[in-house]
Amino acid sequence: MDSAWLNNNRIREQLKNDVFTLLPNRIAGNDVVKKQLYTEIVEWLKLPVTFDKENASIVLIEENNKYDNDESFDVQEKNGQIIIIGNNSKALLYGFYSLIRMKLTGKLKTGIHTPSQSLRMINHWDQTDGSIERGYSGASIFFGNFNKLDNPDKGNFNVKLINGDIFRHDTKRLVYYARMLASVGINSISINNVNVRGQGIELITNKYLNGVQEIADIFRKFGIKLFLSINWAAPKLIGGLETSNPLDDKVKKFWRDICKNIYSYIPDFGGFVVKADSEGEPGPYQYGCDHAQGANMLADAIKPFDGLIIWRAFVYNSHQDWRNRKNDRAKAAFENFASLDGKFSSNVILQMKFGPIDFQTAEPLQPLFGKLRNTNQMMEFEITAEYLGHQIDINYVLPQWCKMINFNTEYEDLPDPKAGAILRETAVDSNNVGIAAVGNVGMSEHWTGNPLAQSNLYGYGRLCWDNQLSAEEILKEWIIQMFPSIKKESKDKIYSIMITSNKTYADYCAPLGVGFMVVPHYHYGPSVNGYEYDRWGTYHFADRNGVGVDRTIKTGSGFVSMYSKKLANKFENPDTTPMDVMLFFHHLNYDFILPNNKTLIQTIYDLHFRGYENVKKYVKQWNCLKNDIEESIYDTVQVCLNEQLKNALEWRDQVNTYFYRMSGVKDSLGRKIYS
Ligand code: GCW
Repeated sequence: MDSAWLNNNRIREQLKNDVFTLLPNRIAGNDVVKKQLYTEIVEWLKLPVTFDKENASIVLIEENNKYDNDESFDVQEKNGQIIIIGNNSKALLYGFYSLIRMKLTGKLKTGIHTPSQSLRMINHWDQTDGSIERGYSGASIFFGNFNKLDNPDKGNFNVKLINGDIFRHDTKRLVYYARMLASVGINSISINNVNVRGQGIELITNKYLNGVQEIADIFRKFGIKLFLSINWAAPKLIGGLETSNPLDDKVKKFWRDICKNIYSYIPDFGGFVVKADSEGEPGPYQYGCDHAQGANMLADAIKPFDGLIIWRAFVYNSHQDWRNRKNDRAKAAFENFASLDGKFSSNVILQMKFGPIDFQTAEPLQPLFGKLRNTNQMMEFEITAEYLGHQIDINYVLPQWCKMINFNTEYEDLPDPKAGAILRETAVDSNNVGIAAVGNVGMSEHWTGNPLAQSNLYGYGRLCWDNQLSAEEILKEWIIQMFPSIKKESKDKIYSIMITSNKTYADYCAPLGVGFMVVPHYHYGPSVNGYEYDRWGTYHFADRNGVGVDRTIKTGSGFVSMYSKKLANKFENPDTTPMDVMLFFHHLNYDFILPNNKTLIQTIYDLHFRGYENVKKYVKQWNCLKNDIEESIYDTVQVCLNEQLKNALEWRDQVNTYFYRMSGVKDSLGRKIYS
């Protein structure tokens, strides 16, 4: 076990001739980040530090207030020395890890490096019994103090915690993890699931704050702030109150007291993440209050301590009626939040999933981005791959995320109408915006179920820091750092598998952005009609003539009208709708000619045959790497790939057969479709 792409032996080998110096030399008493920076050099990398600047090859200089952004670092090369300057030790820590990356990739990028987004966050959906909601990489690294024989890391949670202690206390692993996160610029984490139940509700109380503090103390050293998810009904559930009404004075006092107490343990506590009125969770609607009233009450309680309220916009009616086609889940966030623009306190952030529904393989951008003009916002991704292959199937997701961050909202009055820039442009306080994602690590041997899924964590951090990076660049960086000593052909093979993997996965899943068609609740593998008559608003409406969700203004749910005029015009018409979200916006007949000049039905068949063929190629390519890659990584990926092949086959055949039976149209290339 090490810090994944940051293997200290590999790095030491690269930097073995380097000597560091840190200026000024002294460490102010409470500067734990600077202490950690020393530790990283001297203990982790075992490299020399000198007090004599002339003898150093790498000079890290703290110069307070030199740069506008406290996290920026400036890389210069002078007389054979590399000099990194930043306002404080956190900036230097970022500079230090970047230098490692630059050394390993052989590309020194001089100049000032400034993050594109202020908040770069991981949300853990870890639970106090040690399990992880939508976790595919073993048990939680934070929670679950188990007997060694119980082996919850393999998914058995029917075990008793030792002495009722909910914390795992695996400090070594947490240090490894914090290092990985800091190395790609992550500066915030929330450690518990947004569905806050059982003991999770009490994490904010004396009962568990010592344990939370222990974790916060580790992450602080790496410049990472800790947040907790809370249960909106905590005043009732654990506070002995009869209500959780945000307008009630006792409720307000409850939250003020809670905040005061948390800050006595964790003086730089980040704040709360809140899922309210969503999928059965309690919220302010119960009391006739809107979400601004709810969020602002918490914001007032935490304001004296400079804390934040991260309020999720994933609010929808999860009791929908499939009979009513006007009732469109995609419209939910907009309907709940568009009218609240300008009403949230400056320390509230609205966290919105990148798309209007739910982390599907292809979705358009959530239309609130660009519509809101006076609200702090964060965009949310899901690294854990709930709908993207459960870390079994290879799925390097960066192409999708880059697309979302660069999604052009086509608002003509915005200086830069791309989603990533909008976060900054439309904020009330531009320090309080950014990107969050559901994390993907656990106790499994390689941190993630499929070792290649580490690339998504790495890439997520890199993209949050620099929104202009491409998925291709990021992947190349990751491969060099993960597999520095393998042959060039092997690196190229891994690259060619991974860079196409996101598209391949989308090819064999639900077609052209229609979404779902997954095994209900579990969300791996196909079940074409699994969610068709369910209550979750997840329908494809296939019949003998066609398939897709009509979200147009003219004949559909009207969701399209929620975008800027220009974008709405584009999505209103199938001829100008991008192929990957075609069936997200339109219900089309099987003989409809798509922009690729093929019929819809033929396109569905082609995509599914292609998806499976690609996975077959991946299996072959991976086999060639046998003697070049560390055995346990090679073997784990191979096991995953065999599973993926079965999965892709099942998707291919179920989807193709379903549409063949519906339409009666044969494949024009005569390939086998089961009847
Ligand atoms: O996609 C859904 C997941 C839930 C999750 C929810 C959310 C934590 O299936 O498991 O709950 O999203 O984002 O809140």
